[in-house]
Amino acid sequence: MTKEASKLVYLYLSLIFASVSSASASTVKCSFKQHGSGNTIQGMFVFGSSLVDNGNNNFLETESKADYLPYGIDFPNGTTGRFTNGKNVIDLLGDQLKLPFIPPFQDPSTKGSKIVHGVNHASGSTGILDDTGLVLGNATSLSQQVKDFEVVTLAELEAELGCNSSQSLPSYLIVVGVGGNDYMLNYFLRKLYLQISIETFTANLIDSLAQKLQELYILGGRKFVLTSLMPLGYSPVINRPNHIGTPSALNYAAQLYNAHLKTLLDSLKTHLSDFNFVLVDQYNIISNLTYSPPSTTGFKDIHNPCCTVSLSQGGIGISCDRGGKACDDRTAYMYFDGLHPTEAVNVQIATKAYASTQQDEAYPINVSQLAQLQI
Ligand SMILES: *[C@@H]1O[C@H](CO)[C@@H](O)[C@H](O)[C@H]1NC(C)=O
Ligand SMILES: *[C@@H]1O[C@H](CO)[C@@H](O)[C@H](O)[C@H]1NC(C)=O
Ligand SMILES: *[C@@H]1O[C@H](CO)[C@@H](O)[C@H](O)[C@H]1NC(C)=O
Ligand SMILES: *[C@@H]1O[C@H](CO)[C@@H](O)[C@H](O)[C@H]1NC(C)=O
Ligand SMILES: CC(=O)N[C@H]1CO[C@H](CO)[C@@H](O)[C@@H]1O
Repeated sequence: MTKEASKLVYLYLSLIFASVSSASASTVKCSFKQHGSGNTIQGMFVFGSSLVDNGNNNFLETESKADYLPYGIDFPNGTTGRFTNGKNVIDLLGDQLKLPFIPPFQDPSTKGSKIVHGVNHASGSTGILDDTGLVLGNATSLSQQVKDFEVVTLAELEAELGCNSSQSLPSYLIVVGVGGNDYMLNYFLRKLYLQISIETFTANLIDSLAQKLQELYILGGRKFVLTSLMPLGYSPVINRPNHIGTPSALNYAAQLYNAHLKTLLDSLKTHLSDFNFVLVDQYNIISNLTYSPPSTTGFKDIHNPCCTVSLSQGGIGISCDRGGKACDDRTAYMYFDGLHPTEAVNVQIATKAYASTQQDEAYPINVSQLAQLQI
């Protein structure tokens, strides 16, 4: 059987599984508070890497941390473990949807009524593959994030709401922001290119992501938001030339991955009933900011990290120096550290994700439309 055919069979089997489990779901209604304006979204469940982590790694044995200044210098609560100066894309998307802050899974106080607007499972340094991020320590792999969601979070959510996940999850966004580390901290850093072409590696990554998305669909997820990879090669990682990929190789990898991701999402939508998604094209959004005149974007510095990046923190030239300096005008910089955008860029991404009318920014619809779909 060809790979393409086996993928279709997998999709077909999941489809049967999904319709069986929703047919046997109990008829208990979820006790949701009513929102105005047709927005049916109660919260968000978040999966992925540091771009969307909001403090999980504070609790884990890893060098991938943002639990020190200058991270959080512009966040209302100060340093929280977010890998930027202020709010990340998840916080800002939540603002657009009028949701409260979503608590991090690893925080022991994340339980009971605190989870009814969602939980963030994301963990810095991780990728789609289980071994991505191990170089920096023991963060939570995407597989484990999905397992934690199923075993811990959904069980608690059902207890809180008094209804099945197949009934409640269509009212939540499933947000997945992952993939860059599979190239930077895995394919390039571990020199996998000596054994496997980037095309094959990318096809495998997408197959693995497809399985995770189908698991989330089977659990009841119906409204997915995925972020494309940023132009990784533009990020100001210090210590170039380094071992985590040249700028052109990283941008090529991101483009390849993004093209496959779009194909995958279109295919899932065709094969799984009520599977809906928004692909937030961070690559185009950031490229556009990079190449537009600073007089129109406000970003006077598109190349340098705002904070002082060190090699002593994690050793790969991405993280801010612990207790180090940050630039004064954070809204004029695109990058806060060697990889992560400033809050000012996150505002652009979240605003476009929510409201853009251009398919090269939010595909095929925007998050506002996704939120209003009646399922
Ligand atoms: C901010 O701090 C307050 C008081 O400690 C806490 O209740 C709240 O959950 C924090 N919010 C975030 C987003 O960390
Ligand atoms: C990694 O973390 C998991 C769960 O937090 C724990 O069970 C495991 O023992 C840890 N492994 C190492 C090598 O520290
Ligand atoms: C950025 O996007 C705007 C709006 O679509 C467009 O007019 C402009 O040409 C783009 N700029 C670049 C440099 O791509
Ligand atoms: C979202 O997209 C739709 C269709 O292009 C558009 O009408 C709407 O203005 C966009 N933004 C919001 C906030 O709905
Ligand atoms: C299919 C399924 O998971 N059904 C469960 C729905 O929730 C009730 C409790 O509210 C369970 O008893 C069912 O087993």
